[in-house]
Amino acid sequence: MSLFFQGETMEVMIGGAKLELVEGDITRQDVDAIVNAANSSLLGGGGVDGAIHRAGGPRILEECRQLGGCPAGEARLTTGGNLKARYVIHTVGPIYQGGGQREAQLLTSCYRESLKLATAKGLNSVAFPAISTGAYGYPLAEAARIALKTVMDYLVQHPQIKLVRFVLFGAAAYEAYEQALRELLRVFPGAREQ
Ligand code: AR6
Repeated sequence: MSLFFQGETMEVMIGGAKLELVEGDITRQDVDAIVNAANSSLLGGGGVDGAIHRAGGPRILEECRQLGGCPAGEARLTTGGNLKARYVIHTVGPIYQGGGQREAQLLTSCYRESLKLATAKGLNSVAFPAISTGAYGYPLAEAARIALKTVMDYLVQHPQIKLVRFVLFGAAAYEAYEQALRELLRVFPGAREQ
């Protein structure tokens, strides 16, 4: 029996880009940018937002204060403070209210707008958490499908991005993403598991 816990991972190639699922903590990722699931004040909170500000130090919050907030579905960039990641992309997911309040469109927009910022900044690698699936209550399976499909569509059209990693906090989130990715692989042209 091994004493080491090997977190779950899955890798898929989409053209020249790698899409990874890992179980872990996003604050520890060595990528160009990590994405924060923020609220519209951009002034911090609990969950992944709290973890990123704790690990990244006060400089991130100072930069956030200058931004004047962010509406749901949009994204803003700060530096990464003390994190390994050079940048934090702060995006605001929808609060899930049953599905009739444009939640799917807003969640799609979070992923797309975050990647657009990364592209505009010339970045090659981005890590995402499962936006809106904690305090904001988005059902995990549906959020996973939207996140993966939006990122896969984006990667096909933007070859500059070489790596997108979904960092899932806990086994339930990881398994929901893995199942959603396996379903998408059956219908997505050109994507293959590594
Ligand atoms: N690394 C990766 N994922 C994490 C981490 C971590 N260190 N910590 C939590 N998660 P949430 P939301 C997962 O609630 O639903 C904040 O207070 C978590 O298990 O962080 O978009 C903001 O300020 C879940 O799967 O974000 C907003 O007010 C996912 O991250 C509000 O919460 C998202 O959960 C945003 O709610």
